[in-house]
Amino acid sequence: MKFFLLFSALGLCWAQYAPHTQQGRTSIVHLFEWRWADIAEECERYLGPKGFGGVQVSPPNENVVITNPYRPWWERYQPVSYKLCSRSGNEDEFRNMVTRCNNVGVRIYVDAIINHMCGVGNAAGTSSTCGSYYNPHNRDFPAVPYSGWDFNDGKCKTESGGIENYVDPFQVRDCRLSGLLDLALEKDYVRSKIAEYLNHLIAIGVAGFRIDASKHMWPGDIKAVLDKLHNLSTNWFPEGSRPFIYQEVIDLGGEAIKSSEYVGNGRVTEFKYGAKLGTVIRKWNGEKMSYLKNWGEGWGFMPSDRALVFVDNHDNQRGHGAGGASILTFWDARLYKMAVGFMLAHPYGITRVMSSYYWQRHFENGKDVNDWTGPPNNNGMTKEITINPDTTCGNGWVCEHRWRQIRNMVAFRNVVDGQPFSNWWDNGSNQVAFGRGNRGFIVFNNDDWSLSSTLQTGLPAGTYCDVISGDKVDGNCTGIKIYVSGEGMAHFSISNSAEDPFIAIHSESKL
Ligand code: AAO
Repeated sequence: MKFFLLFSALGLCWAQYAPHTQQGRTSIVHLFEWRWADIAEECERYLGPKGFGGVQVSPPNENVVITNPYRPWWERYQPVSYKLCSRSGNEDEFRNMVTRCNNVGVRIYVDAIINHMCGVGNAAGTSSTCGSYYNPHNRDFPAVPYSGWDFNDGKCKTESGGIENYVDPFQVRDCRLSGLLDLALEKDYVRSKIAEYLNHLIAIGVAGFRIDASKHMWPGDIKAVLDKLHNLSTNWFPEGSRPFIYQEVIDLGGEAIKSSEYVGNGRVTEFKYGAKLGTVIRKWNGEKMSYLKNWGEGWGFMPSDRALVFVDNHDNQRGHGAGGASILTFWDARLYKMAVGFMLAHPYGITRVMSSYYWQRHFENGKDVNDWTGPPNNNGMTKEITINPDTTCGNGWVCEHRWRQIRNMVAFRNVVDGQPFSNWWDNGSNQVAFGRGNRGFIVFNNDDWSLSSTLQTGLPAGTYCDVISGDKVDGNCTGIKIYVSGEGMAHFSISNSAEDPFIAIHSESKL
């Protein structure tokens, strides 16, 4: 029995399902398109001190340089080689970032593009981020090297060579996604080349991987690659730690491929989460926040301990990928903050916060024709992140993770980690509240009228600072104060026209 307990405890902290964040840190932030030098600074000056668990970074390997349109963000999803050489920086800068982030307790997760190389339609040449030659027409990628033998051309049965129908699992796995040359992951040579790339990153000190386009690879092929991976670096991780794995599988139902096929390999992105939460908070299709009482598995999501969740991602915040119009983003800031607040307070899944940049949205026939726009740049060189006096970001970077409401809810999640979902209350409409054991409590008013209620918080008596309207600073609250009685009861009033119609308190916001 003792052995069994020991084994299951070790299993929990070692397996590919654990993000290997430092004790007391729970969330990942996706610093989309940031330079390595800026991420290193951000770990030290902000993410470490504020309790962020880790960073998902943009693909670090060499990719095609696309000039029409001019340097779109999506060029980074078209690999040319596995050299660490991209718009975000070179290998030295990458190493420096990983070391500095790990040293302040912030982990790095790499967006790994292993399903394919670049688009078949690119011209041969050296238009790549490190100048490596490639020839998509001949399937020649000498900097890896890959050749015609290493792609699925013979295996795909569609006329176009591309995925034509998502109801056929063979097409989805063996044909090209958007014309991207599909690697033959059944081959040990290809598996070994990919594993070599990922092991290089592990040796540098990364803690895990987002496996891009996992739906387009057979689960068994992904497993064969993962089985070749080394344990994490003992410079920062306990001996025997396996890399954290989260696979990008879009399963909104109605297709052949199910996310459940991938949970044996690691965690899986739960795309239903953001799509449904957006629908509820927008009050579309008759949805109400009171229906969130059984949020999680109760809504048909995968098991919590296998899920990676987010309100929006780099694709669906600009109409790529899936999720549709319900997805909330920084463009709808008021509703977005509520959605992110709900996600971070709720125990389901491992949470990922999005951090974006602005672009000039321009809709024609309902489609944003500028959805390709790359990060803020000067002639293609990504601009640095500047910090304004009020701690927000400049130079065109949104930095949602620095918004007080979001940053403080990341801290809330750390404070309530491991506590049960408790003390649910709702008004049958869009006013809801819930707690996390005796450590935290949150109240939302998404109705068109005011909320005024006395609720059981589960918290010890005392005065608490609301961390949405302000902070606890020098033993005082800069925002709203909440008084919890000896019985755990507190009165809340939230106007429907409040800047942020929600209130959150926790053990560490107590005066
Ligand atoms: C670019 C150009 C292309 C060009 C290509 C090659 O835009 O015109 O052909 O280069 O030259 C990103 C961009 C792409 C870009 C690519 C390479 O988004 O525009 O192509 O880089 O530069 C599918 C995949 C999913 C993928 C998503 C975008 O399953 O893996 O498409 N996401 C990842 C990355 C993403 C990246 C890639 C993969 C490629 O996050 O940034 O692409 O590395 C259905 C399917 C989904 C499918 C979507 C979109 O979704 O279920 O699996 O995602 O369609 O094709 C309802 C349904 C929902 C459905 C949705 C849309 O909501 O419920 O299931 O409708 O129909």
